[in-house]
Amino acid sequence: MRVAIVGATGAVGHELMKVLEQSRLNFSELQLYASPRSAGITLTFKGQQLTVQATPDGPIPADVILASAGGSISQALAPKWVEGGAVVIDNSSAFRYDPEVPLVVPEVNGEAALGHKGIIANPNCTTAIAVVAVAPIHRTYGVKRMIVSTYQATSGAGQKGMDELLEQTRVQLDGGVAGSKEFAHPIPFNVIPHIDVFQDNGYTKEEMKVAWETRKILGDESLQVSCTAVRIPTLRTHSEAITLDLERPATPDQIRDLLAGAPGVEIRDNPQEKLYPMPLTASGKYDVEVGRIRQSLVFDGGIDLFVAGDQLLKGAALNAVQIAEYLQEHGALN
Ligand code: A2P
Ligand code: 11C
Repeated sequence: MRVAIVGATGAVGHELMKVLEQSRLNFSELQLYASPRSAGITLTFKGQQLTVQATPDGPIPADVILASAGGSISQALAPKWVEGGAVVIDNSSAFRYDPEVPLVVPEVNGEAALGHKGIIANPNCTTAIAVVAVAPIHRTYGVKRMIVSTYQATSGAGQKGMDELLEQTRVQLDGGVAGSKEFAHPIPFNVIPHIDVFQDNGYTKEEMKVAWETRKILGDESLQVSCTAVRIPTLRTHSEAITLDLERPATPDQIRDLLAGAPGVEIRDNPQEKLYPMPLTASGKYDVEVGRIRQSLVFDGGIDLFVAGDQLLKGAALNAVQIAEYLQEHGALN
């Protein structure tokens, strides 16, 4: 089984290599691709130096392609990779809303991956992190309405986003005026309620992705979702405050018990001990931290909670590798 990463030199590509090093995925070969700028550089995988190749404008000789080089590359090349016989697990938003393309978080709807026609979409990071906690609640108590406010790390804008946070923070600490290329405004010491482009309805595309993708992954088009997506000056974990209006009332203890047994969740919920989800503790972790579980003061029997999940891991690289593992374990890969 041959695996290829397209976008290997990027922030998600880097994490894909680390996750693959520890993965139970059984494969014999790893190929690395990026832009022509990176052709010839070497990256270390399991102690071996692998050479990055320029992404060809045609098929790639691999069985599974983990694509993380942006939407336009995936849009243009994924169909050619599929024609060449590969299964494509795509981290971009290019195919997520195509009814023919499954949108998969393995803990939630892994079986959807088995119906793929060549491309499987990896969700938006904010959505992936939220549904790990919300799906078990939806299955047991029925979520009618979901209100999300996000605190998103600069890693969502790739390596350049994280570099900009560090560089511009130094500029500002040195008495200069921080600038911005990757974000709508300077990010140091700021919060920016603007991720991706504004839509006609006043929401950003990032906010609408949370609504569209949560419904598709949970398989429930009646679910009402509203999101406010905000960029904050952290490096790599997205945090989210989530309010749930439920069909059947739940207590915080019931939700805690339910989520304690849910795959991909780590309960971190002891306010007296100052224990709650935070980027400081969630970064580098596979599980999504869930805490601050409490009764909603607005919706009868509803629940408020707070989650923090590593954007580069469950929000991207880890979820993609877990999809490949799921396919292999279900006999759906060569
Ligand atoms: P490169 O490093 O050669 O530019 P990030 O999301 O962290 O910015 O990473 C983006 C990834 O996508 C990088 O690996 C980058 O490679 C890759 N990439 C960017 N443009 C192209 C392209 N035209 N063809 C293939 N890969 C690309
Ligand atoms: C961010 N969530 O934090 C975005 C990045 O749909 O895959 C991922 C965008 C996407 O900026």
